[in-house]
Amino acid sequence: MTHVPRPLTELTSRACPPGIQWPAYERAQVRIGIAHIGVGGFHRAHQTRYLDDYMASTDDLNWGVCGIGLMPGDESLIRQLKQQDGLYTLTEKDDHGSRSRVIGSIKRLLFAPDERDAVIGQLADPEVRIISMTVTEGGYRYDFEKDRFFSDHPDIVHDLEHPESPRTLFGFLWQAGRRRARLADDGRVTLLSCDNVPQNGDVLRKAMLAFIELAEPELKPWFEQAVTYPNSMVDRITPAPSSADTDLVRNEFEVVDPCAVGCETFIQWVVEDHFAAGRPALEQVRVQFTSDVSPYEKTKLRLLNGSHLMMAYVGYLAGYKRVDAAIKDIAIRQLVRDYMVLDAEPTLPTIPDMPVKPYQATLIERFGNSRIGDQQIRICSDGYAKLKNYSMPVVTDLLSRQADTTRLSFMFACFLAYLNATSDDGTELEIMEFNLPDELNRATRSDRLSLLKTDAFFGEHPDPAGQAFLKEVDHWYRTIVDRGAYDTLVDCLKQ
Ligand code: CS2
Repeated sequence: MTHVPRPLTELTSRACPPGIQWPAYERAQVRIGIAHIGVGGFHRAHQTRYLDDYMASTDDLNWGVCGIGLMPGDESLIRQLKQQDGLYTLTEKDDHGSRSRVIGSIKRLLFAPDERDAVIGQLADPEVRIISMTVTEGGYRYDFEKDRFFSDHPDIVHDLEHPESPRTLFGFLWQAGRRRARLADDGRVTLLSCDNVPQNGDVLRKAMLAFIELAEPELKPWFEQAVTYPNSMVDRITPAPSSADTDLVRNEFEVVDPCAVGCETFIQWVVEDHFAAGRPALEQVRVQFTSDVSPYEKTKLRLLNGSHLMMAYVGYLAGYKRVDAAIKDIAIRQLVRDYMVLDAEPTLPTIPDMPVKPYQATLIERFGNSRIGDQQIRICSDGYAKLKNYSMPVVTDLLSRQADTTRLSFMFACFLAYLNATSDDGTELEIMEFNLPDELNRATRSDRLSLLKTDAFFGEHPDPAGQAFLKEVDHWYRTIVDRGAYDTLVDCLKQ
């Protein structure tokens, strides 16, 4: 007998296929306590998953989420999620198998470009005590190199001139802040960044205060005193949602869910315990609260994200489209191991509850997860920003100790070669680079090195250590162009 796949909207706690876990709490009783901006795959694999567990294991149903899409491109996702009443399937996979569940934490959805007033009303609602976000590094409109806010960005200029029709995070928070400041108990609220950006809370605070200074300086004290901006470290490998996720639930459970998300089984969230108006007791579902996130963040960014970059460019040039295939290549695995142990590890603090050796071993296993099918292009994308955040601090550290930088200079050269969009065997490669500085966007093959002579890296006039590093990069780059990245890797490993 053939079955006709059912839309997710037809499922209920009683009519849910065996094998899919249904939210184990009374969804009708859930109240919105968190407004979250940016409802992409990562948010739906991470924060809402913790909240779903939390609501299932406690009686506290006060922390449901209103998901807000800010970008024009979010329209169809928000529409589909609305049609499903905020429900979607999450499939967590490792090499032993996979487990699917329906996540029920999202209670309401709003598409900001069409529902501005509703968004402002929701952000200003006194029951909302946390406003969280995953807006990517670009969303903060912050020039990290010059440590200043992009006040001349067209969207910021628009929001300053048209307070009634905001486009950016800051424009919306401004309008919500004006209303909250008039509430009883000062409308206190926590602004919680969940982006993979170093010191994400500090960046958010600086950007918010810089914006409000321009928009309405009288409101600045409220943003300083009634609002907190905890730093947080987030971790879960979540490939961009794709047809593989929708096919999986359709094939295994005969359920049609265009909003399905797939991810690994590992999950971690370390948050500074600095909340202005209370928080869910997420320690009950293994969220780690601490007074200082930075050691965790440093360890995660340098080991996980740094290793990802270490393997991504060389692997992509060598023809590997998937991360699990790349890490199973002996030479690439050796490169990643050497990077973790010889380069990154000596630069890391000791954290009793995140010991470095087991963490490294887990990472190799996580990268090898063949069921999530993580794409190399996802890791390669936006490399300019990622190298600056995850790899450059290691380089700086190594140079200051006059340590070996062979692997790092090789990796930077692979990044520059990747920008040429041709693999070792001459096939054309897709490139996804959004944040190259404008003037360098068209840098040609022969002046690629100029990309590293910018404020994000070594500046126009590198110091002698920087010059020596760039010389190494140049050497590797030429060799890669000449002989291919993979053959060059073999040389690099011998050094
Ligand atoms: C990846 C991250 O995009 C990247 O370069 O390294 O998205 C990584 O998967 C996450 O940080 C894991 O928490």
